[in-house]
Amino acid sequence: MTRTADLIDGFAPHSAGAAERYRAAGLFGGRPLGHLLESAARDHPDRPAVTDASIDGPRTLTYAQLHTAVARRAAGLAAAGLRPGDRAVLQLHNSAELAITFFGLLRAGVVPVMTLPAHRITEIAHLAERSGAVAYITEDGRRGFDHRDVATQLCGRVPSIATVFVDGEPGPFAPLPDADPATATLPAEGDTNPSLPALLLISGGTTGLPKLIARTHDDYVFNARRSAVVTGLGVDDTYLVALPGAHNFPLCCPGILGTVSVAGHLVFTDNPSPDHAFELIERHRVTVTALVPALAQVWRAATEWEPADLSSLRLLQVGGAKLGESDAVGIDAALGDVVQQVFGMAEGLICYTRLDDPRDLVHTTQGIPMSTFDEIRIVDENGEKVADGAEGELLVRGPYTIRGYYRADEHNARSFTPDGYYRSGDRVRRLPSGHLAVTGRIKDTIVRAGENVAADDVEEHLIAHPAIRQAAVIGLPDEALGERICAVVVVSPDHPRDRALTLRDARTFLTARGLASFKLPDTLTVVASLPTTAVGKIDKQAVRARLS
Ligand code: OOB
Repeated sequence: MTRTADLIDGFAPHSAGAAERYRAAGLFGGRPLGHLLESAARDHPDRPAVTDASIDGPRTLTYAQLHTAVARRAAGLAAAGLRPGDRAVLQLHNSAELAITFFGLLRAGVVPVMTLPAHRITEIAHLAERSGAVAYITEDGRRGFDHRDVATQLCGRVPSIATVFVDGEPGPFAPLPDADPATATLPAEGDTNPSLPALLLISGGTTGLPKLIARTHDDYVFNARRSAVVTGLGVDDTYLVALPGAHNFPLCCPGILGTVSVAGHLVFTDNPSPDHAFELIERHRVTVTALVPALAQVWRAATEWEPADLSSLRLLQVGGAKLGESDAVGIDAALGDVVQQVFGMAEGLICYTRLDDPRDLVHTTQGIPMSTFDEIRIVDENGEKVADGAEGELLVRGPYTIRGYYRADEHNARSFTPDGYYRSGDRVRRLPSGHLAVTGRIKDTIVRAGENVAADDVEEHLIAHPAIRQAAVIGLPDEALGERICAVVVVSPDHPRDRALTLRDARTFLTARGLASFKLPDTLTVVASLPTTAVGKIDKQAVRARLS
């Protein structure tokens, strides 16, 4: 089998008709994803492209320098035997090397599998095996965990892995490869079929092993460019890559690729804590960044004690999990109306609140789909459309939403409708303005004494309590009630230590907010921190495991 035939084995493309419609409408431009960098380097060679503020830094590369480094990396990968259509598992912290290697893989026609630094052997082995990867690109132990140990185990478990490249001290493996581009045969631009996968993203779910999501050149270029338009991104913007850059949000919404599409400046940090990040914002006059809600809350709290000039920041994108209204209001108050809510998924659909939306819509909704070609259906448990404004499961189909997971027939039968809509599992409501409000996950419902209680609903009310910083609400089996409602919370650092937060406090507070009595928690557990997923969302599966 040729490498391309192998790559498309298990890939679910758009129907020919749909693809043609997106091309005819000018959404699909027919260019390889790596072309975004080619044009930025051609039109703006001397503009700053990448500043590395990780432990490797500091250094800044212009677009011309980045372009050269990428060509050398691509030649190195080719010299090491990687060929167009091959897959390579990429796992690097936010750094210039992540950008160089990512674009180097694209330049060599190799499809990166975008894993996160927090992934470990279980996920890496699964993703390597499913994707049929021939290489694993990772790093040494400088950041506290030695990924070379994962590499050793991976080589023993997944026979397709022929090469391991290590950023830093390679040990028994190879260093990140570089070679003279004149010595390599790299694919020409016209050799790339833009409707084939350019990269493989990882699904964000917290149940089971992650699934692979093949995003094509055409769809991902559209994702980057359209996101740049919606966020008003231009050549003068500086984007701080604070979340792990392999995740769809900081990678392409507009993130790394959207910023490159307008030849803006990227600042990479492997430490998103406010003391470090605030200094970077001040020093580099950062204008845009993206955070998950938990981190955004930490940043907001830190504005009270970290002295820093954050006035350059015009847009703080918050997404990945539900941002409570009171938190949105608080962040806006602390940083000056900078919040943009982003509701998206690696599978495709991205919704943004718009820059000119009234602030109350920004605070209470998760935005509007970024393209008018996004087809949204909100359905009840029987798959029937709900009435306008009613809650239901969000189904979506569109130019940049996948038609099926990569090599996962068993999931596809469940996760996609026969007419190609992705079942997001998210419970949403559509406002007359078209904005979507995410009200929870369809499966994240607790059935207590016969009443359905949405966990997110209770969580949102809990975090409005001044003493509560984070909350996770789960249902545990209960003989009398069927399920009882268990609240697990992290208290604010400024809450007096000698005054413990009690279940009674929480219930009194929720009752005063008008919450129905059957939704009140039956137990309250105060913890120092909540477990998180690889990108920093609260991991409710893990909370449940800890509690039960
Ligand atoms: C982003 O992508 P994933 O693939 O890690 O996770 C997607 C899921 C969504 O289905 C939804 O359940 C949840 O994460 N989610 C949100 C949300 N944004 C994502 N739930 C409530 N409010 C939000 N604003 O998380 C992602 C990808 C691109 C951009 C932004 C987020």
